[in-house]
Amino acid sequence: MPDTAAHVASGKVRELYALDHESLLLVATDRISTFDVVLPTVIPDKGRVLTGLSAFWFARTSSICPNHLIGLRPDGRSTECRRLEMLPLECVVRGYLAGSGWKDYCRTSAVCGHRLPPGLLESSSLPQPIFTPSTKAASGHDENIDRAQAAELIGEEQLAGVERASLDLYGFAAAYARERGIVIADTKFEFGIDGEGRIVLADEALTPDSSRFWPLDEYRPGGPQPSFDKQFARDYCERIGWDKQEPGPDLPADVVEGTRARYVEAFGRLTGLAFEDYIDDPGVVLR
Ligand code: Q0Z
Repeated sequence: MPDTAAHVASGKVRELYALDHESLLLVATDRISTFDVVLPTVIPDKGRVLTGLSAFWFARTSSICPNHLIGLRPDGRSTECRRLEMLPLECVVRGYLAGSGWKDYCRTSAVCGHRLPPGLLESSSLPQPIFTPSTKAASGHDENIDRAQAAELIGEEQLAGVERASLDLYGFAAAYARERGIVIADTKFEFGIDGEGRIVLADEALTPDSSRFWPLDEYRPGGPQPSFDKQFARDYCERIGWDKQEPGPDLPADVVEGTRARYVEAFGRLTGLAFEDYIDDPGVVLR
């Protein structure tokens, strides 16, 4: 924990601190959530993996869209970032039909106003990636909205900007990850506006917590796909018959170790770096 910074906000698995008027510290903890519940057991290094991955993508996508990254702390889990005026919109891009997208398609043949061809299966790839914005509903759950509703929230011009940036970022990252054996089925970006009125990518980006990562070698459309990172934990929770209400179960050591190994595996595949080298010097992901 930083010693001088004021606490600003808590997420399920992250903490946000103020450094000064212009900057914030985003700290990724080792907490894990599954079925929307934070489990009592931590996954060692999970926060470092997610921080390193996010910074890796920021460094590689800054020509597509500027981002909030200032630098990484030596702990590898803390990101110093520019303080922005955040847009009240979750910018989701879907390349595959999963989760609420699959549910909406089954009911309406459309997702957030995008009409889709008939005959798609659960987890099918889409003819092209679609931008499906959502908002934080009062329930705490995200609520899919169409383009008109999104425009009411942030205006047509800003909407066109974040849509273009989201599709371009996803297109780059999904192609990159697929070559390394990871399907990024969908992802959620958060953008803010800087002092000059520019759209800036913020928060975490293209991590397994903000995206669905699937192992490419097990990809079989026609049903749900295993999660690259959380499948061991989910399987354990199902096996013991947990009712998915608070509190979640403790995870046994082998499930913790298997889950940690999957996070480290994703880090290695995507960055091409040994995770130990990141621990030694987080700056390696930025070069
Ligand atoms: C991100 C969140 C977390 C709780 C605010 N660069 C930025 N400028 C202004 N605000 C934010 C950012 Cl990243 C910002 N969140 C999400 C993160 C804990 C909530 F770690 N909220």
